[in-house]
Amino acid sequence: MSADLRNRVEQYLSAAFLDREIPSRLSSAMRYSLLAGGKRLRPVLCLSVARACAGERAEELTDAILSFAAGLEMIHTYSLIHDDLPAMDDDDLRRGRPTCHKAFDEATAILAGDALLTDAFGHMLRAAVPADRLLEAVRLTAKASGAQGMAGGQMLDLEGEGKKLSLEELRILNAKKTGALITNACECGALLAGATPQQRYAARCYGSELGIAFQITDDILDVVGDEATVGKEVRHDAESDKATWPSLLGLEKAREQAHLHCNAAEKALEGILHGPDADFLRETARNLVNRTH
Ligand code: GRG
Repeated sequence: MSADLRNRVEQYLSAAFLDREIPSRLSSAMRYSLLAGGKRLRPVLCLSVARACAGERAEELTDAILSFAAGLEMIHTYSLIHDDLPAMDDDDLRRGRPTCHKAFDEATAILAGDALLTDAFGHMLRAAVPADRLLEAVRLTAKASGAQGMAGGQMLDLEGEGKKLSLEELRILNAKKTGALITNACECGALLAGATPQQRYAARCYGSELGIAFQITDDILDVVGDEATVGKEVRHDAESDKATWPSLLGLEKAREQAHLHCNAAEKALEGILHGPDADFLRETARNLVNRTH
């Protein structure tokens, strides 16, 4: 199912930002980064959770909230463009090709990120679900992306460079920078589907455990991965003197932690979400520790 969901997200994104009213350099930069072949993890998680909660209404609901899920990918892509800027992580490679500011220029990359973030909310608001659910999902997404969430996490990340962070500080930083949007994708899937409070809570726990495991594996890939497979520069964390899971715990213990959090993610769904979409969510947690990009 996930391949099909990923294709549907891909199709939606391919049709976005072609409007003639958008200055062509801006739409080129937005589409350059958006259509560079990301895993589409956040929208696929959102759709899968929604489908798992929706039962017989799964197909109908997928169509109804595709624009919302695609909006999450736009926010994610904005964060990658801005994260790669010289003033932030200063990266030359992303998703296997030159970063947005390298392919265009810094000012264009900043604007492409700004426009993706802003337009994301317009796309999310197109979802055809009851207004109270949609407004709550948009509010949660703004919080997960903003000062209390991803942008706040990025601030902690920048401040942490060259400092010795404790494991608890690293956990908080990661929960905001990486975890907030992943957790939000899962919770919003449940919310938009009109799930029970138990299902929504399970989706949130699954997302937050998966988010930590995702960051740990990202840190591990920075140490053991190769640039061609990972699609971005590696050994970057050590160069920028960043606290990471392998730097604090060593590779083996970091791997153990990733396993523990993946198991906890699977467990969060136990007895609450059923069917093929829930199976896919469990598989995603199980396979995460072996990811190569
Ligand atoms: C600039 C506000 C702002 C935030 C930046 C996303 C982010 C915060 C930084 C990216 C740095 C990084 C490597 C984070 C680790 C986890 C992560 C978000 C990896 C990239 O996400 P994937 O693997 O990428 O889902 P694809 O390309 O598959 O979409």
